[in-house]
Amino acid sequence: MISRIGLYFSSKYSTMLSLENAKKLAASKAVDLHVNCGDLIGIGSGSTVVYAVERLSERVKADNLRVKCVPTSFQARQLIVKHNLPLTDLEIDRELDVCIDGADEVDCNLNLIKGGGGCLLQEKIVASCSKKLIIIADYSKNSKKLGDQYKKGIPIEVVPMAYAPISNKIQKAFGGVLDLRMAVKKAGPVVTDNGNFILDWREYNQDSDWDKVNTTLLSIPGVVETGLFINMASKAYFGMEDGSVKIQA
Ligand code: ABF
Repeated sequence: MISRIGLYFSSKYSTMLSLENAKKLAASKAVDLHVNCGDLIGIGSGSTVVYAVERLSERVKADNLRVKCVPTSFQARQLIVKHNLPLTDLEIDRELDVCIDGADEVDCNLNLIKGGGGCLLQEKIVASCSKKLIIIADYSKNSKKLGDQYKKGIPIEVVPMAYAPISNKIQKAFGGVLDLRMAVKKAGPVVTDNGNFILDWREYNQDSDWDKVNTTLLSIPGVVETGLFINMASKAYFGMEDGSVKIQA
């Protein structure tokens, strides 16, 4: 069972840290503590993961670390290639040692909202094939209850032709508001790496039993995956404003 304690490591920083530096701090700490020579690593998506891959690449060069990486998105694949890290996939390597990924929000039980950047299906698959899922984030992602911090809604990946009835069904079952995610300048719906659409579910009941909600959502035909990652993360590392790293486990 996952315990719910937060530990703090202090660091050399004394001034208030920017969000970018907080991301970098969390990412470096997680890579240093969780990646070992020979590991098969799931590489998450988003801006915080960029710092994790940079740190990984530094360690590969400096310590002669040998690792192989499985991407969770097109963006992650490009990042791995850019840094000349060895690529693999789930067909070749079916069980990974660790998956390092970002999140849009992490609650006090280590439940997550993910998919704000459009990646969630492959992230959940790769995380499910990893012995541990390590989350890296800046301090703004840490909350008591899901929905306290991330206001854009819970992302739900759906088959395009079914997005309208799915919206109705979710609204009927749980209330709230569902928006079809649109590309910039409303040029059309956002299309995921898997050719699907995303519904962002806002104004839901924050006191929900998220495990049940997730199971119900997944039972609706046409729902491919949800951005609710319940009981999946082993630990979260938050870069804090004061330059410390908070570890939630
Ligand atoms: C992806 O990146 C998504 O699941 C999540 O929405 C997002 C977090 O991004 P960032 O690190 O840029 O805040 O992993």
